[in-house]
Amino acid sequence: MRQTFSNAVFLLCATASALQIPFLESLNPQNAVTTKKPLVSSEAIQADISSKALLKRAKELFKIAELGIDEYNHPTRVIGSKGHLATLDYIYSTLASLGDYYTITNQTFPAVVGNTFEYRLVLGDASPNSTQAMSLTPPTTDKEPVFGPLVLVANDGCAASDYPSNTTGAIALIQRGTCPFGTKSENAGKAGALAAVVYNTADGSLSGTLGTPSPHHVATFGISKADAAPYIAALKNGTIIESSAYIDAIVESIGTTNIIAQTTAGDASNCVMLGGHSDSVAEGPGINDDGSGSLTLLEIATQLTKYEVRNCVRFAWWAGEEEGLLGSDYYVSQLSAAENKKIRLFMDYDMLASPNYAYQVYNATNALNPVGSEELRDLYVDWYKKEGLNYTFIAFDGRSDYDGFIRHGIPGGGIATGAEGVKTRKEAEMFGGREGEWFDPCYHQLCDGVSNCDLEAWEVNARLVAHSVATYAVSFEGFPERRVGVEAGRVAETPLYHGSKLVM
Ligand code: DTR
Ligand code: ZN
Ligand code: ZN
Repeated sequence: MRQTFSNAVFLLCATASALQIPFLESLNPQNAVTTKKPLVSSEAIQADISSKALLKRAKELFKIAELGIDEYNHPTRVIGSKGHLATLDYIYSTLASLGDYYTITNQTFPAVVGNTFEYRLVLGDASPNSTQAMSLTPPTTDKEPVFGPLVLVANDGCAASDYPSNTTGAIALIQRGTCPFGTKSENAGKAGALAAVVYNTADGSLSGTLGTPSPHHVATFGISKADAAPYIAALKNGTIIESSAYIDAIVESIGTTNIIAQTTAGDASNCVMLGGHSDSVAEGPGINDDGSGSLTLLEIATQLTKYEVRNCVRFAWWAGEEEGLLGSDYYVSQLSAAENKKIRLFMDYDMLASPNYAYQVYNATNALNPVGSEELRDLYVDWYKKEGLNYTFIAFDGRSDYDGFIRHGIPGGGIATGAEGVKTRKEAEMFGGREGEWFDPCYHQLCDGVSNCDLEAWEVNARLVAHSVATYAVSFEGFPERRVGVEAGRVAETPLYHGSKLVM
């Protein structure tokens, strides 16, 4: 505390002399007003944002991700990895260096992590090209290959009665649909299967997660509909297809941590909250996803310390987003009704610098979300318009950390620059870039490094994040009061997604 205080005095003296305010006057307690920080303004804090500072942080984060190489053979910041632990250290120590401007809280919660080292599926004499191991799959017995006939499961494999008696000692082939992959794997295990293969009903390969582990889960793969078709036909003809399955994987329970920083100043009963996720997927370093969001928050948290705020500002760095929004869900679930009500809104910042970007605003309406979501949406829209920039609306469908908030009555929204969506011709005209390609061709891949971030888009969006913080840090005038219960607004019963992984 003492150290921080004397640094602050030193800085203010330096400012006073630069402005040629007589030195003694600046020290006179009656003129203490000269030592007060200015109230934050959108213009001032936007001017504090530079792509140079963001890039510097991105390079630091990549170095941190390289600590994951030991265990994963490539850079990663997936929860449980050294890359993620070092990310948490980096965020915490940066915040701690800001003195007492923030109250910092570490919130540790249980999470399940999986790592698949190797897998192989041979059906008859061939290996389907589209084969993928499901996330959080257990290994095959003793991490060794298992052998048995392929057996076709009836219907969707969601009921025990769908599994024929010869599933015991076999590899179960199950159609996607009706219930989660985890339920199918569990049912297969209960029926005595050695492994399970879920085939897609839509086009393309099938990559999903088994979700919460069950002792009945068996090693589970996903394959495409096209790859499955000849096997289904042969099985229906009574052909015996001797097969083998092999997965070397671990699934374990760990503790991981959300970091929350709240301004000590400002009305603590009226908080503007914003968050990004501190973790990446196992496959890569996650510098755009979500280094871009989480570093933007860190930079703004740093710049904000120059200013006074009227409302409290609460920053969050969520862990386990990539495993299914674990950290944000946990955080919201732990809020008492009184604490919940203090959060006036939650702003989600996940992927702000996609290389083939579009300026995307979540289309969060008050008709389908807690009241206030639409006012936030319009704040982003108005800013892009004022800047003379194009924007598009994207679905507010549960793919990031806002989901838990809106499900608990807290207005939410955010911006993004796109993931595995394909850029249309119209979007290429609006934003430049490459039509027909993903917004982020490195989404969830090893190549999501520093050069995967578009610095122009990043700086633009970081200024918009700064604008959002400054606006609500000064006033909630015109922003709807928090409502609770049914008053808060409707939320879709079953989200299309909960995070980025398919569950069924
Ligand atoms: N859940 C994010 C990616 C993400 C967030 N919103 C969207 C919308 C469309 C596609 C992807 C996303 C992640 O961390 O992967
Ligand atoms: Zn992701
Ligand atoms: Zn993300």
